Amino acid sequence: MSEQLWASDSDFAAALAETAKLTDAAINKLIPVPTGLEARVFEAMRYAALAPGKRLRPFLVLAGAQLFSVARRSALQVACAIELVHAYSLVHDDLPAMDNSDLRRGLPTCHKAFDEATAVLAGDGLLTMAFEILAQADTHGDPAVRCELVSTLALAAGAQGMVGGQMIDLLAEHRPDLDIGAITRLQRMKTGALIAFACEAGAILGKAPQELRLALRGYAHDLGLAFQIADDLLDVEGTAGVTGKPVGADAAAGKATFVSILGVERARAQADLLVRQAVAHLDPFEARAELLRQAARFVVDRNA
Ligand code: GRG
Repeated sequence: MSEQLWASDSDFAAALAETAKLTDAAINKLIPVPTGLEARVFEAMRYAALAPGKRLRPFLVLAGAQLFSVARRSALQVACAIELVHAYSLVHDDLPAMDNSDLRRGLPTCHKAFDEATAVLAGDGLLTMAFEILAQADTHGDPAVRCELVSTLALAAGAQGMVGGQMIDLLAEHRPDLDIGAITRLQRMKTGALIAFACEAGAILGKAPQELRLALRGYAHDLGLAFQIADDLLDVEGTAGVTGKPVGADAAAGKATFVSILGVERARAQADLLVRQAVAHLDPFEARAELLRQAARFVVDRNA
């Protein structure tokens, strides 16, 4: 970034904590509560977006942007946009029509804290606001870059990406026969596409050469799958007190997951292999990508 946010030998945990502070302060400003009756939907949006999550996707945006000396303000705009899309997906995923979950990030889910209709609207408001933020002049001086951010995030979040993956995931509850190829495709769409956008956004903002963009795409691909395997392992081995969400849901629903197909040991070995592959994609960035290397390790070692 024009002012470097982190030195290349920085500690990942500290950088993630700083990302959370920066992102939350920016989201706090981006979602003000108006005085009219519509205030309720803004309150629900703030409740969902500012609940204590890890802010991993914003971190990936900021760390990726730093590789291309992108201005901090631009990177932070994109970091907020992706976190709002992520927050929307969690609000809608928790609804009774989908996962029917009462607990998220250690708090009552949005529809429990408010009501179902408000939670649907809060998700809609968060998703729409993400694109409003990307279109703002603050995001990048070049309108072509802003357009590319909008269309790339739309593809990642829409029916060819996260929404399509969620559709397959809902159907997968009744398809315990799905094989590893089908589960991999589902997860690449459901969680991988948004993580890939987070990893590539810095390259878009920095108008990076294609080969460096492809290196980040390779990193993102392996990171996204490793992230999902870790999530499946947490569903089997974690506790709600630590993860902040109910566990055991996949097995209870009879869902095919990486862990149900591979078993715990092979799933963990696969996640470790994916992390090594992800890290290898970062070679062209040499020491400058050290934080992204640490992030890959964190993704499989996390307990929440
Ligand atoms: C409703 C369109 C729509 C999509 C929902 C992402 C998603 C699709 C559902 C979330 C369900 C889930 C638990 C997926 C596993 C991977 C995942 C996205 C975990 C949550 O992300 P973290 O761990 O959460 O980054 P925090 O709370 O730390 O931000």
